[in-house]
Amino acid sequence: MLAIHNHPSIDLEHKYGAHNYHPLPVVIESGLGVHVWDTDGRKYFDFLAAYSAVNQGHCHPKIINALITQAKTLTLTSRAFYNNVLGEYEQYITSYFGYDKVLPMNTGVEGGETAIKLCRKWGYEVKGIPTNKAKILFAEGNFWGRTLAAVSASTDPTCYTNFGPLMPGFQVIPYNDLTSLEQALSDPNVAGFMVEPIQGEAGIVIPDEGYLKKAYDLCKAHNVLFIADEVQTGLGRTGKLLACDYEQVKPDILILGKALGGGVFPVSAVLCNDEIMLTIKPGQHGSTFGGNPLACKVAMAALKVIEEENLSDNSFAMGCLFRERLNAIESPIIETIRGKGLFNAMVIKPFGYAKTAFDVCLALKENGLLAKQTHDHIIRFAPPLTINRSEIMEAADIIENTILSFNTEL
Ligand code: IF1
Repeated sequence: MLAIHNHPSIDLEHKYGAHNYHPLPVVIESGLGVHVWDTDGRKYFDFLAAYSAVNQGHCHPKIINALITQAKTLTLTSRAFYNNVLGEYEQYITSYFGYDKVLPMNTGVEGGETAIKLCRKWGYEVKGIPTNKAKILFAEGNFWGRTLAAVSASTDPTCYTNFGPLMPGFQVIPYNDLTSLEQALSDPNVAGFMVEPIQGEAGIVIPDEGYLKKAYDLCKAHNVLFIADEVQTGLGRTGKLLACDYEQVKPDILILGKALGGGVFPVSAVLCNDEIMLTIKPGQHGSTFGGNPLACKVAMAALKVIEEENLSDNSFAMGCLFRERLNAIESPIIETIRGKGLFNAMVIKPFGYAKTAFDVCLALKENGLLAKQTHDHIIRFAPPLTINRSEIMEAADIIENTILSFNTEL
């Protein structure tokens, strides 16, 4: 494919990099708070926040300082030896979320893999499921990463086509459907149900009020682990510290990632209590970088910022304001606005000459706001949770003016 580019960075990526993404044509050079700047010095609102990995804002000084200080002292020991930081971090994060223990990993998908291994181990060694018969339930539309296990649970052909053979023992049920869940739970070999409290990649899909709590209760009634993938919804994104907090659900296994690293370092974590965590014995799971001192210091700083700056409450308040503004836009392009906290989506109708959400994102970019579509017709709006009132109003103005600039005459 002849790629016509107008920027050396884009040309280099096209020539020397895998073509596993189709980015918006913008080349970012710096970032601070809710803004990023391109190589021409143009300023944008970042309304993707690296898919919720930059909840604390770009280059947060306290997180950067934690990174620099530790980077000058000790970065990596591996788990072959102890160090003076991991234990402090483990105590901090388990107390922060209220679990006995944490298993530290790096990426969100490693968190998902770890949760599934813990669940299967618990299934065999505690619940008594016959060896290799354990089943894990997932919801249609789930997305938890790109490993072969993750794509084995996927219902999106883009994610799994020609990556087979896929992982056995995974069963997919409809999201937000308690009847299907109860039916699936009747199988005594089910060990766990792994679910996003709000589905991100599917397009910010919010289940009915009460779904999470009833799903959790059904799992408990069938001695099945409720595993919450809060990699994207966690850490203040939806207006609570965890999306599960809206229904006072305490997952048996909690998976965190993305903003746990404050947008500066890959950090993920799996939290659960001893009955589950201690099924994994020395040498049965691990990772070269998992729990490294640099990640631990960054993660503690990232969590402290969320608490000290009340980012969950700010996410809730700014999210209400943002949806109020978007719902007031009068345009035939907009099908619906949905979201919780600063985890929002605009669903657009195909309009004019086959314009798509990508076209709207291109126009938003020209007007100073970066956002990314998921699927063809959904635009995700998810800025850093540090955004203030005047910034959210200015961003809403940009979105409103952009939407109203489209000629919707068919
Ligand atoms: C890509 C999507 C978002 C996640 C949830 C686990 C992971 C993710 C709920 C894995 C990762 C990222 C992956 C990135 C784009 C982005 C994404 F569009 F792909 F689906 F956010 F919605 N659980 N999501 O959303 O975490 O291993 O990436 O650290 O792969 O393109 P990871």
